Amino acid sequence: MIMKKLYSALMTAFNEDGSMNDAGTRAMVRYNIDVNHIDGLYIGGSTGEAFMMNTEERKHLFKIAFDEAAGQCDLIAQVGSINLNEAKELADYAVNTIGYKTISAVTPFYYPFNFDQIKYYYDAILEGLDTQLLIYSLPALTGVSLTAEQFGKLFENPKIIGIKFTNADFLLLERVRKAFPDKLIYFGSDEMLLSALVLGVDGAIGSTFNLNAKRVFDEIKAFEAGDNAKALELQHTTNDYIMDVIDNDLYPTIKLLFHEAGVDAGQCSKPMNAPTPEMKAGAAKIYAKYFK
Ligand code: NGF
Repeated sequence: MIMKKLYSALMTAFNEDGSMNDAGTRAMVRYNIDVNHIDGLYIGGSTGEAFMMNTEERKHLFKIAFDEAAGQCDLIAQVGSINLNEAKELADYAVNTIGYKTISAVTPFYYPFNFDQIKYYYDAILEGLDTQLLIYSLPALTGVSLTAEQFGKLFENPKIIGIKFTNADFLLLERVRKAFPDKLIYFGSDEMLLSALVLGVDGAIGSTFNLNAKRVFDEIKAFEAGDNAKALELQHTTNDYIMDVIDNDLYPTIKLLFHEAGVDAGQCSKPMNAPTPEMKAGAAKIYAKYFK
């Protein structure tokens, strides 16, 4: 039994007309539980295309994922939004209506909020809620970089239990790890997981685990057994896989790979690309190369 936890960032299946494809989303939840034996799912994050969904769609996603998972793995609902009222409404819905035990929220983005405003946002989301929250830190897409001291100020709210750390700043990761040994850190750059394991993260949350979880569990096992050569070899193969997926268009290709695995995962919402014959052929090749 390995100590680190692996969470897939759940994808949301859409139909060609942009409506939600519940059967597809449920099938991806099932695949993660039944085939990947995943520790948990991160729902409504970047990979879930949540920032292109309206409030009702985001609530619906929380509902069907919770229903399908039926207590068989951990679940984290990502409620963050540029609209604080929406974030609060989603948090209240996830916790009080559905029953999620853990939520997460991306740092508020687009406008250059100062740190006091960011702290206000997190405290406001959590006010009155009996829950725990992971900060979702993703500077490359949000433009928001928090320092170790600022993470510490956010942790003054005892409901904030850790960070989903999607960032290649390994000095910051090391500083945060050392300063807050009791907080959870889930790493979010799948390509750099091995380096993050060395720095003591508690696990990982990522898009590419949806298909590649077995290889990553093996890598973590090798790392925990002290077999760094094997762990590195597995990370090399994982990164060959990730580079191929990114070259073929990340999110649409993960859905096509699900299709190759016998799961009808629908497609992405616009303006993300609909699958072309070339992308489908590319995904078939990737599947044959890494998963057969
Ligand atoms: O997709 C992104 C954008 N990052 C994910 C992950 O950190 C996001 C990562 O798995 C996530 O989990 C979520 O919010 O849904 C990458 O897709 C992967 O490392 C390939 O680059 O940064």
